[in-house]
Amino acid sequence: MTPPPGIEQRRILKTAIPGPRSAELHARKNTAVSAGVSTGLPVYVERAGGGILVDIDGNQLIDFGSGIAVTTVGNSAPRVVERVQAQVADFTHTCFMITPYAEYVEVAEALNELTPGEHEKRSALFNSGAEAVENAVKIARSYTGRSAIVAFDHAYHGRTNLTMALTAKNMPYKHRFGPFANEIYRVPMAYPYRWPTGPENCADEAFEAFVSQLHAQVGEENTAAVIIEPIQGEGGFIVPPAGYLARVAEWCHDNGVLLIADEIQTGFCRTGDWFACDHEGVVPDLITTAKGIAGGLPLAAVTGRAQVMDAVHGGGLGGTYGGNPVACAGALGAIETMKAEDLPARARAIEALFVPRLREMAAKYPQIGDLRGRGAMLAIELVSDPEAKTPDAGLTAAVNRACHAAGLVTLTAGTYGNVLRFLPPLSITDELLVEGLDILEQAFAASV
Ligand code: PLZ
Repeated sequence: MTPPPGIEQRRILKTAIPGPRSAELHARKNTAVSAGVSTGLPVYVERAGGGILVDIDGNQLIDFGSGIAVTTVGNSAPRVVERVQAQVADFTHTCFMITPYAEYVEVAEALNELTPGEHEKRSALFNSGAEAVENAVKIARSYTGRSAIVAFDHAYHGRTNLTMALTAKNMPYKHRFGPFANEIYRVPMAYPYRWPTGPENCADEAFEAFVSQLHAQVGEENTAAVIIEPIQGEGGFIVPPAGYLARVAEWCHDNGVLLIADEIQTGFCRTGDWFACDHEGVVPDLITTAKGIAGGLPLAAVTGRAQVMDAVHGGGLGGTYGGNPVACAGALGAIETMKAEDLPARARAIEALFVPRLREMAAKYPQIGDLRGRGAMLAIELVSDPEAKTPDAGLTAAVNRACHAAGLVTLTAGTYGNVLRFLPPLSITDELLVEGLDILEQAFAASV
């Protein structure tokens, strides 16, 4: 796709990373901002667009992170900028629950059309992914009259109290923040690389464990919903075996349990389809979206079957800012961009460019235990011993640091902190992708 005007699509290093002005600002940050809010790469950004972040020292970094899968259409995508600027000038807020506006309705209509399934749908808009997940749980409980929610090992659903309970990983998300919301139950995730009896048994045995544990420990008739990320994000880009999601969906359907697909990280063209469920032909009852939805503006949604979404009493869902008009304008601009530029195809092209290079690296470095993901959501899992699959968080951090020093923004993930993940904006040029992969390769050579 065409990068926005104004930012040269080129990596430029003028200073060490971080540079002196970033270092100065970071010292101020440490005296002004809670220590609980940390930064992965303390380079302070001034402008961004296409595949480039420009920092306050004049360095231009290649972006393989998209602000954690948010700037899918790029930072400052022209259609987003135009619509947001016009909306800010018209009005910034009325509160949709008081005096509504068309943009909210238009975003809901777009979500109902684009999300998986041809059935009649409704949407409700919120501010963050965690808030969308909270509301999906409220809706599922209200519709079913049941309370238990089943989540998976390695899941990430947010940092609010209920979503912390749904999130699997203790550090840094849950540590010392309990007690957590109750009626949350956890079952094993179909994680092929780490399935105890081997990846070939993963689909059947994981499904069997899901069914039997849910039956024995929760009870089908007590279960309002099963919530799953079709490809787990923070947990390490874990892709369940083909067909696994469809079996879970079928089981949910047969047992009157709602299936909530958390597509907050996978949604909006990221994985090479509009939604990751599309790839598997799975139609969830409820779907949560955020991140990529609005080109960087804070917006989130729950979309689902009309009879489920409409079961909630009037006034039961809402919030002061939910579906803010400026954020909705951003979403309409982002969705327009995704359609006009066929961004699912762009994500598949990025996969085609990335995967052979990562495969070559995996053949050279036995520390790359697994290579996985889909579209522009790809990752490598690093281990110190390929036989024992011992997670190597140290090497992961070292490679990540070396990429940062060379002006490539990479992110880590994974329950064991040993996954390097790649989430480039779909507006990045092929040249920057290739250069980023060269840097990654050099970072590996320097770190192993
Ligand atoms: N569900 C699948 O990926 C957010 C979190 C980063 P919010 N993931 C990035 C961090 O350390 O806080 C996420 C997600 C999935 C829910 C969420 C939560 O979305 O917008 O961060 O609340």
